[in-house]
Amino acid sequence: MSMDLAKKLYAKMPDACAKARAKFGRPLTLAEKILVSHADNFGTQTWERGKAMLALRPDRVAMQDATAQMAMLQFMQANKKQAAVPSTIHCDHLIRAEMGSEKDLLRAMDENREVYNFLASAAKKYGIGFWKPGAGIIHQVVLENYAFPGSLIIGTDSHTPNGGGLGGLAIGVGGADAGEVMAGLPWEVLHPKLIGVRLTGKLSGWASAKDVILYLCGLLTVKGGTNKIVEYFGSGAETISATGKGTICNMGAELGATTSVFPFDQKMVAYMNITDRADLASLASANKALLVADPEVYQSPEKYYDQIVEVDLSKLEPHVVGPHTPDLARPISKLKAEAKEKGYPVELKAALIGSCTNSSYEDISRSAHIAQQALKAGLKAKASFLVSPGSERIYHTMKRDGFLDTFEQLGGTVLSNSCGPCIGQWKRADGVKGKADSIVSSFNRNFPGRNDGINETLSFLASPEVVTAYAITGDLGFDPVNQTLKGADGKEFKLQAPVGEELPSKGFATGEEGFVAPAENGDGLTVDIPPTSERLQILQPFPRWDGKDFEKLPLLIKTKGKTTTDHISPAGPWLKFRGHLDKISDNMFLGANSAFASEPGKGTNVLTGESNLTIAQIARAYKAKGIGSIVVGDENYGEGSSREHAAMSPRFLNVRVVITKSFARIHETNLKKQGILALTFAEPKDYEKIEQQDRISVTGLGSLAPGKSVQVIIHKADGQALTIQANHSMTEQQIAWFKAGSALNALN
Ligand code: MIC
Ligand code: SF4
Repeated sequence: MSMDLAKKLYAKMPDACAKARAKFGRPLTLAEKILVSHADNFGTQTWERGKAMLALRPDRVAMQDATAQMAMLQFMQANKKQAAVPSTIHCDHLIRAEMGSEKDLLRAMDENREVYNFLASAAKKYGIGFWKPGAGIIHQVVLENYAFPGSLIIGTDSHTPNGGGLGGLAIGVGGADAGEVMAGLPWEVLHPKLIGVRLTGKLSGWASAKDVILYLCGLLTVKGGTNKIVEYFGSGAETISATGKGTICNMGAELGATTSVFPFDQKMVAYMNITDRADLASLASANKALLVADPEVYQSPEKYYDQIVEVDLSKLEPHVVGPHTPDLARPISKLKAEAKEKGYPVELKAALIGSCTNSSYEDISRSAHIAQQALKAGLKAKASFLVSPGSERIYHTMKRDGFLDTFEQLGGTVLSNSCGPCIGQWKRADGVKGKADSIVSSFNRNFPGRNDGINETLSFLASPEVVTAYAITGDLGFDPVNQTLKGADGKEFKLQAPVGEELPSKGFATGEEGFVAPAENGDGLTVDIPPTSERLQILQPFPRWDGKDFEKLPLLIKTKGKTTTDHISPAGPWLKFRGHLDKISDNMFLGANSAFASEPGKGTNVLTGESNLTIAQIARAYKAKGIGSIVVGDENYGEGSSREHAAMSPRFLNVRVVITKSFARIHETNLKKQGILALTFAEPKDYEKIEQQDRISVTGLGSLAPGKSVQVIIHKADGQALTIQANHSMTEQQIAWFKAGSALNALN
């Protein structure tokens, strides 16, 4: 498995790094070492941060069930016998959380049978490892089994960077990227710029690894990491457990970062040892110099990173972020006053811990320590308290070491090893639509409607130990660090700061592993897609570009403010249609705020004047008439996840152009892959010029060229026409995708 990959990689790294040092004329950062060692062809590529497109050869591909469906459907169109690189599928997103682990899992197996059968049969045929439902959440399973120092892993999920906790570059991509890499093509990415984060000091008291990233989200914002790799270093880095590093890298996705990475150290050795990879740990130790930056970089980091951030872990306070965005951060001690000032409801209805980002042994043991103190004082959780373990390993170890009992005694419910409430697969027993209430979780996303499908819910994020303290008091105004609470006997007491163990002293317990290996030879095997399926639909290629400019396209929607992929293609109940493009497209833009409608997801058919329609209804009406349309977006459009449905549905419903103030990385690539013209306003304020009744033309498409802007003509209702400029970031190859109708068409 990883051992062979690591051996090969470490054998070629010295030479690759030497060539790069010679070419760049300077020492290398860790991220650079990994990038150059995975170059498709180092010598012929341009290496310019923020400008050049790199062609890389990832070591492996990981896919989760919600995105794997499209990734596999697209891969199948390439007609290959086998995946060209080691790949795995993980069934974690489609399990609904409601009744607790066992029942939820049984129901999921039943409800999602078709999808699981499809994925399992495709995995078996094409040489891909299959992790059954209940085995764990993709990123946790990848960290436990596949990530290794120096590796380059791509995953069809934006939180793939979790693998940076073990010193590799693990990067979230759309399904088309995964499909292509599995088909044997190199993977392309914009050469990221580098943010160096120097960590000094040591975490203590209530502060945890989660607080490092919550603090950075506040500092750098959701756009701060776009097309950048965050590389951590410094004495403080060595004090953080490998899983804590995973948490930090995982949630670096909320900065929009391409990925995040930590240099190899003893914490990684300890983690690999306890997860049955002692051989890998010693191999990495023997190659340590390759798996950290060159010494000169650590001596004068400002010379080698594009930006430097300093964090003194000793001074870091626990943080809480939210509501509605992960970059609205403050130390917990400031939250009470802010809640009062802004009118956030302080009664907490639910507190949720776990998920792919925060269910390590360390997280769980520290949270259990808080729960035990409450139990000792005769208290139970006031808020509904839910626990999502990240994997079978974690679950069984929690059970063996009594943590499950502790949480259950507190009144908590342990859910299956899956995403559940983190992705809106959560049936809230108490949810009252239309009434704003507050919830808190240790997850990483908190966009409106994200967890419970209720847009009004105010969702806050904090470390699992802080969330457990909140579960006990049910009060967002409570500051566990500085305040006391009342025990059952009426006496005041203070929660002691959490104490836990980084790794289980007895080792990890194992459950049913849940892994199914592929067939040695899949030639005679078939892929299971029932022709009448409501869940799966074979993809039809999108039409090629007809060679003409886009003339007077109606405006489908102009989104206002934050437009995440959750706004464009909501998850929750829609997840079940991830394999059926036609059906899922009815959710298109349901969560998006339009500049011209008072209700999210609604708009006007500008051809008939009919209003209050869903955006999908409008697009379908235009499509039926053979008319394309245009979408206009605000800043960081497509922030958040890797889900390519946010690009495929618009493409399917005939959106030809998306023009925004700026894009999030994965989404911009997804749009290009699907053959949509992704443009940005040369003058961001031109966004203001677009009105509902405008018809918009994009001209000069025949001479599209890298770096050359295009002309956009806004035809006003009164007959006036305004000409503005828009930029694109397409390479020659990406222009070919546009012309072919999609990247996949260009392949065939
Ligand atoms: C998410 O956290 O938003 C998801 C659900 O894991 C997505 C992928 C998806 O939409 O399937 C992601 O982060 O990429
Ligand atoms: Fe699953 Fe949530 Fe992690 Fe995404 S962020 S992989 S939905 S647990």
